[in-house]
Amino acid sequence: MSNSIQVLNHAADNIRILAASMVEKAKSGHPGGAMGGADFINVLYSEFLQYDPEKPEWVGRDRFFLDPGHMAPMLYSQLALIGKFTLDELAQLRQWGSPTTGHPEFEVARGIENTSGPLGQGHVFAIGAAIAAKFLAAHTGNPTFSKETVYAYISDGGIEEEISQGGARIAGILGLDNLVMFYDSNDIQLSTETKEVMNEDTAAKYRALGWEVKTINGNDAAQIREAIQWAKDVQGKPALIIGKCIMGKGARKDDGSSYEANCKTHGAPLGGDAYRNTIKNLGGDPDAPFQIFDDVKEMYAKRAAELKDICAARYTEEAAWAAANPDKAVQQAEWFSGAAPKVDWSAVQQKANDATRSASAAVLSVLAEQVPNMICASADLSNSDKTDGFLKKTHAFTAGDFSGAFFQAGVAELTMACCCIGMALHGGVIPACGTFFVFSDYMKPAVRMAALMELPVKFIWTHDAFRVGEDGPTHEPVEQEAQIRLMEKLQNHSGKNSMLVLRPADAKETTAAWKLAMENTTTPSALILSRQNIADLPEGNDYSQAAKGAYIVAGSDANPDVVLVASGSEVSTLVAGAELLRKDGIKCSIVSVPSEGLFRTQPADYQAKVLPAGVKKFGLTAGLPVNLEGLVPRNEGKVWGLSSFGFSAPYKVLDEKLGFTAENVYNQVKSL
Ligand SMILES: Cc1ncc(C[n+]2csc(CCOP(=O)(O)OP(=O)(O)O)c2C)c(N)n1
Ligand SMILES: [Mg+2]
Repeated sequence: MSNSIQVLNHAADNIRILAASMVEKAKSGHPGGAMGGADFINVLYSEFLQYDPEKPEWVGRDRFFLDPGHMAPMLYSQLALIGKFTLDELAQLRQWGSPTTGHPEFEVARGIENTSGPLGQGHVFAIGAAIAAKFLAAHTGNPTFSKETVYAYISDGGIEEEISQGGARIAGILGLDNLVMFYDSNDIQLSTETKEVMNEDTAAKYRALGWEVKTINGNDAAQIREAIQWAKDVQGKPALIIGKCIMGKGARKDDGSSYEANCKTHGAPLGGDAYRNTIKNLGGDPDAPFQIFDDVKEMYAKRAAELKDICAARYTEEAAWAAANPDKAVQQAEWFSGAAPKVDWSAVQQKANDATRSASAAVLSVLAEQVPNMICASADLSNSDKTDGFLKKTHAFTAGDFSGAFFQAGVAELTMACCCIGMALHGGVIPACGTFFVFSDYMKPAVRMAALMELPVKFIWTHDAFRVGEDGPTHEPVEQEAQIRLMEKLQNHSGKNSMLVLRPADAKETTAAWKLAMENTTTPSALILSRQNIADLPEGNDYSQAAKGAYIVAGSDANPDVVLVASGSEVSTLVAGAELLRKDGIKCSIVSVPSEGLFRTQPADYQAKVLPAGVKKFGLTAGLPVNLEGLVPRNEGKVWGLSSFGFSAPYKVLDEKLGFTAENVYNQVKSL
């Protein structure tokens, strides 16, 4: 296992040469950090990381999560040494259609466990993955998950990002001793030296949060090897290795002097003679830099052979577990297939005229019983966002005990979201997380990453409108629905809406919405739910039609004079308004639109049936009018929404003051 230090250094220089050359050829990218981190990643991959070269999706593999995505050239070069990228692909960094994208993009087959770029998120994905591994160890009994180590690589930027506080707190309190984090502490960042913006004692900070910490020379292979082994051996706590690395290690300027520890190498090619001098200094050929040295090839061939033996032993162990636990083995395979879980939806009992957050609790209570690989989280609001429907059927994770299925994230919405994303990246589990809708603002950067990576995380957002009332405008979402629905308009790289956003109109439509969310295995889903009670839609409503994104509610009139359109609790206000309009002989069709994005994927004739052209329309939304303007053309009617922040008052007063009443629906429609 132990390679000679000389060959390890040669391999790290090989990575430096490749990384600098990729950036030089692309005329764009980040060489400095990649060159400094090369020694760590090389020791990790050549001596520690356990994976199956033949079977990248092996569920028991160690996982490496990169936080600073700008160090992509380091990762790609390392992955080229283990055959996941060709040298030609390295030479195509940042070009159209090339797999060597500007920042790494999630692709297990290539050895990339996460998309990275927004600093801070990547290492918290690792923390989520470590939680998933602990959960799977406890819930399957498969010994392979207890042997799995999750490695995170973080840099100065990630340490400075606020999310690192949340991640460190969670990893500390949950005692994630399957997590090893390497901090590439090179004292340099994009535009300044790190000391100009940070003078914390990072080691003391992480120790205070419950980690074991060791500081080493991050460019010394022997120290790295010893530190990784130390970190793997730590029991009951996560481990942090602070590696003092040299930015641009080995870099030379055009005059041959040192170009190390220089901000300029962070995000630009070394350039011209500086580049040539650097490659020569590292023992490469500036005219043919895309090469793997023979001794490096040999070292990685030897590692591949070792991995064969390591995997064979692990597979034997897994097979023995599977033979002794055949049902569990079948179940584990299902969990990792990513298929939607089988749920008996008839088990969900909804109360009449309930708040949709409570209706969601009724669903979660059934899911907790029927979906044994679901993990539900809340950011300290479980009794308000009603994820306690799930919690009541299980218990929360604690250090050393992952037999429950609830993740108490504390007040840290972005951390919670990133942990859930990490769980989804790990695979085998179905994560969901809840908080107030107004605080989705704190989660948006993670939601975007979930959407980009096409991960089926479920976001539960309650207290969906100004009807939060007494808490005042800080707690009343107005523009949030418009913001999050933009993700329904944004396509992912598979050509689908990047997210499914559902705002159900009553308790039973909430069950239907949850069904859609659970069956959506290819993108994130969101449920936007009310705090207040909502009158049920008319008797006989066919809730299965929610699957079309918009549908005509039961009791609607044929050949209507006006089509009334809304989502969520506003639908019931339209139903009440329609009663008044009918007294004047006005025929009304009422359309519930839990998801405009989903509706826009329906056949044109269905869309035209629900929203017939030329018929007057009226939309009602507790959010910005733009929520419905795509459904209510200006020349056919109008949308009544909210165009300002909300106000502090009991919600029924707000309904009156802001015009969310049956009477105002009547008046507005009469004035069309
Ligand atoms: C959330 C976020 N903010 C800003 C950036 C832009 N950015 C990319 S790298 C970087 C500085 C990184 O410094 P460090 O993490 O120390 O990396 P090094 O310079 O050592 O390679 C910044 C600000 C980003 N990628 N993500
Ligand atoms: Mg740095």
